Amino acid sequence: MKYKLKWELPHDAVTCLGWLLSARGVEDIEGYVYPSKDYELNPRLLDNIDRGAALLKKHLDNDSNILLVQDCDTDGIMSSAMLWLYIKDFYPKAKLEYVCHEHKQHGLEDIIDDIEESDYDLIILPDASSNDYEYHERLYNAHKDVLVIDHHEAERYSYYAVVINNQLSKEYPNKSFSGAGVVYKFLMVMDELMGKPGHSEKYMDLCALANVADCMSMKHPETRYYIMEGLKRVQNDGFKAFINQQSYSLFKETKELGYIGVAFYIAPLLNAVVRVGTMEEKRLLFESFINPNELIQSDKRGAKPGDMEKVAVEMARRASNARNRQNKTKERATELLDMRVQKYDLLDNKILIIEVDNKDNIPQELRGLICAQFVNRYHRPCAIVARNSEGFLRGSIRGNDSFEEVPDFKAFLEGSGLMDYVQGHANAAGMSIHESNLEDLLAYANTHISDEGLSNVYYVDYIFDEDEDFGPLLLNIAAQPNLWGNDIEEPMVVVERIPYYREQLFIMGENKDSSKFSHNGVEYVKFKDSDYIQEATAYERGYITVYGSIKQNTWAGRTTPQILIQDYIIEDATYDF
Ligand SMILES: [Mn+2]
Repeated sequence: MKYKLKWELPHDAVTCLGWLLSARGVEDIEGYVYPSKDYELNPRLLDNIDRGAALLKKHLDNDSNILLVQDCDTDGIMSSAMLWLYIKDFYPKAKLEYVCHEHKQHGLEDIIDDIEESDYDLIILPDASSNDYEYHERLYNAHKDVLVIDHHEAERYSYYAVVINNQLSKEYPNKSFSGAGVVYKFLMVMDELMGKPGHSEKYMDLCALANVADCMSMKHPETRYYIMEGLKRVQNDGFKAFINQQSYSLFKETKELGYIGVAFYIAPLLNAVVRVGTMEEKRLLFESFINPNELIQSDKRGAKPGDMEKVAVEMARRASNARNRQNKTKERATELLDMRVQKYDLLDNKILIIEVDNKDNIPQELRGLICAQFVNRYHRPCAIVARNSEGFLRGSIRGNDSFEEVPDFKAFLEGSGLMDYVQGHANAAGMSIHESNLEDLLAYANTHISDEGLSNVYYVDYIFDEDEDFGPLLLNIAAQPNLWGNDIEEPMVVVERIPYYREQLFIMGENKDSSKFSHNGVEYVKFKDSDYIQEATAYERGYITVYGSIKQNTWAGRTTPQILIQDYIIEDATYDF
């Protein structure tokens, strides 16, 4: 186990949270810790927002035919649901329809021909389409208005659509804001046109869900405010049905619905439907949020024809099944590819490149997830690629920023000069390479990464001496579990060479595979790891260096700081004490 300090922070219990947050790039600490309405930005900082709102209002007043194109991920579903519900609040008879994509596609590409010939007067594209320049022009020529409400980066504004986009809006400082977030701002302006200030707040719950599911950073206090506040006031019955479906996992340790709960237990269900759901299930997923209480035939085991269930309840259950289905497909695919890794000795290389073809029947949507599994299993960067007719190998890459010599797999590949392209994030991206360059790339990796270079280095916030009094600091961190989320990582610590006796180790749990010991008022806990217990009890006395996260335990009115051990080194000290 190797570890390094990420930064030098003072070991001070009073100021530690401020230091930890500012080290993570939070500029407005006050606004982060105490999210409030004061951090809501003026929606008019978004370009074109008045034009967009006026355009929608005009079409609603004219009783136009309006089409909502629902983007195929959770953010897209929430963005469309918010607009749909809002419009129906004021215009229950609006001629509003929606369309979902067949596959994981975005924008207009797959549906442009149908829409061009349709009789819709207004096409609304939430969470997509900012850069569909030529399709916008085609629709303009077909006398249709196009309204884009989006958060994806684009080169410029379209000439043939009204585009509201926080990335393109120079005056709008919140760039880590999902499509549903921009829709929320749009609805705030609609409130004024409808003469109903504050009406849009009804939809803050869906805005929160979307921002969590879309992995938006909470660095900007506006995003954080909508997430924290929106999850406090869930009103949508579809959202409630998903919370109910997952209530056991959600409320095992806490009474409140928070960021982590949504990220771990709700978003994955929605994402599973998006990835492996049938077309019908995708449609019903959207219905769950816009018509949650509509009754449909239940397909629960043992249900008879005529047994009806509310669509949201039915769909929350099916989403949980979709998640299981997705996990099974993932397991089968991992097994299949693992055989390929062994057969072709792919582990002889420092980076793992696995080729798949159509016969393997591995859904495109799961390849990134499977790739991430291989990174963990074989402890090296991985790519899963398919060969196209022009001889390019294209697919997903995944890495791990704790690999000492390859903390950024994307940059590593780009540095080889052999790639056709690599697009995305440092350790989660898409790539393309011509087959004629593959051997050279492997050779490049094998020479540029040493045998040691793939060993894990844990980058931590604090390294403590065992005899330092860091308990109060741990307690202050543990008291604020809701400060951490995507991009604002949970603090991690190392405590060096804690002396212990074998007898100190307290074994717990049904299977006697969890354990804890105390030292200087801090509890060191390890769950479900019998290897650890075996190693830790191998010597009568030992030193243990632990790497872990911070929790607290309240028992009989006393709160004790805990370190949840994630990795460790044990040394024999039998003859040392
Ligand atoms: Mn999005």
